Amino acid sequence: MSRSARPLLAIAALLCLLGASALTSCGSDSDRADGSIEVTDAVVFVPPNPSQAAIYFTIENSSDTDDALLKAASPAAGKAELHHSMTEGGMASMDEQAKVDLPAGETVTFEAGGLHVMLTDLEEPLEVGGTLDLTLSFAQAGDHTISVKVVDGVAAASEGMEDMDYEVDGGAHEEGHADDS
Ligand SMILES: [Cu+2]
Repeated sequence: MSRSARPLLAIAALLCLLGASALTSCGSDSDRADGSIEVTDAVVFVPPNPSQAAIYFTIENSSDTDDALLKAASPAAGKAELHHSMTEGGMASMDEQAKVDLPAGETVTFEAGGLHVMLTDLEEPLEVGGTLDLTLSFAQAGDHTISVKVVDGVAAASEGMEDMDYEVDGGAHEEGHADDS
């Protein structure tokens, strides 16, 4: 154990404490146990395909040790995978990543068109305004469970979805028995 608190970390911790009463984004619980990894701005967009969704966030490794994100898991989904999207010649594809490197002192952003956590086999449809828990496992920092906000991103991009209220009646009228004899 060398110096326990480097000045920058101490300042960050102080700012976090000062802001903690007004803001809830400081990860003031066990997230700070080792003071090295912070995950912020976690969102999941309500997906067009209700059984899978992509989660985006920002990971800051403020330690002086390289770390790596090894896996993700959520009680909201059967599976959570680390993916990287890419577009080549107009073709979009996704590769599963065995891990995502988090170099010391760097910030890695998971965003649309790039890295994301892909949830599949969602237990139930996501609702805008809700949250889901996501546990991220790091090689050095261990497990961090974060709260992911469910936001509406797709509906804004694709208009003309209003006529999807087919669960009102389903068109399955059963009252027309054809036995009026
Ligand atoms: Cu994906």
